[in-house]
Amino acid sequence: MKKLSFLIQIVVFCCLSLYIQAQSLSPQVVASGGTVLTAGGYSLAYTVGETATATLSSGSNILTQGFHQPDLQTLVKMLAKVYLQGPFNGATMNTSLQTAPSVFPLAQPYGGAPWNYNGAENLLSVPANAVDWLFVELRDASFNPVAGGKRAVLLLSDGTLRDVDGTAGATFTGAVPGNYYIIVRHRNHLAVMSAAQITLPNALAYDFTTAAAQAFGPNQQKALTGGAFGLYAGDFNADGVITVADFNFFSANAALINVYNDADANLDKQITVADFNLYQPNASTIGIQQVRY
Ligand SMILES: [Ca+2]
Ligand SMILES: [Ca+2]
Repeated sequence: MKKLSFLIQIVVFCCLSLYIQAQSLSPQVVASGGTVLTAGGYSLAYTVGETATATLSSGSNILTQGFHQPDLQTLVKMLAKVYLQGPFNGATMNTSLQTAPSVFPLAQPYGGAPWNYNGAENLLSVPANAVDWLFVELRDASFNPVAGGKRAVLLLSDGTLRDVDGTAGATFTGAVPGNYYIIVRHRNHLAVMSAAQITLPNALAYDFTTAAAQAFGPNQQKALTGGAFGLYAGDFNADGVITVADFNFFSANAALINVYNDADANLDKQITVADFNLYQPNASTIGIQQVRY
């Protein structure tokens, strides 16, 4: 009798399970907005997604918190230190672009030629120690560009980089951890590339300032006062070589005041003989092939 009771229980359970598995639920969605549109015998229902509430990052992943989760994205952090010859003052770099009246742009300035970088990096306000914008790139072992490997960042007066997301260094969204050459560009200095591949993300900043040889190729950085090294000033058209074309650019913009202008080699907002004097000794300096446009 006990066996029969047990058997009946199993049968009931199985039937119940089948019933549960067989039932169908009407598709439903809980959303804060949306509607159903009908036209010509067709109807279209849509919902409006919930507002994302926060973006979190950890390691090489970022996650946008909300009711709908987008694809997980990878990111790579890159820390570096670099000086620009023009604004270098013997210990740090001047931040004159933002002294009143500030000409420091809130949006990254590398959208035009020769960079043609369409990144949306921008600021709500300029950090007090920001010198200017830089444009940094990652290159693979064959020096080729990589997915997600471009970013406009801030250069701080101590030579370190700061991303517009508020963190130190550059944040390459869409790039994956690995070994990369780092290219650092500034709109009127000769661009450089790291002497070796750097394993990213890096906890210790790659320091271009300690030796000319920290940049790939011979004679790619200028010896500065105090024993440091920095990017050569005077590549006014940013094509990777300092030539008469740069002088012509300077000449066409000479005497402008309170401007954010690529002829301003020392980044003091004025186009004066001081900028020519930075250019002149650097004329005929040629950047490595990998940084030239
Ligand atoms: Ca040039
Ligand atoms: Ca100037």
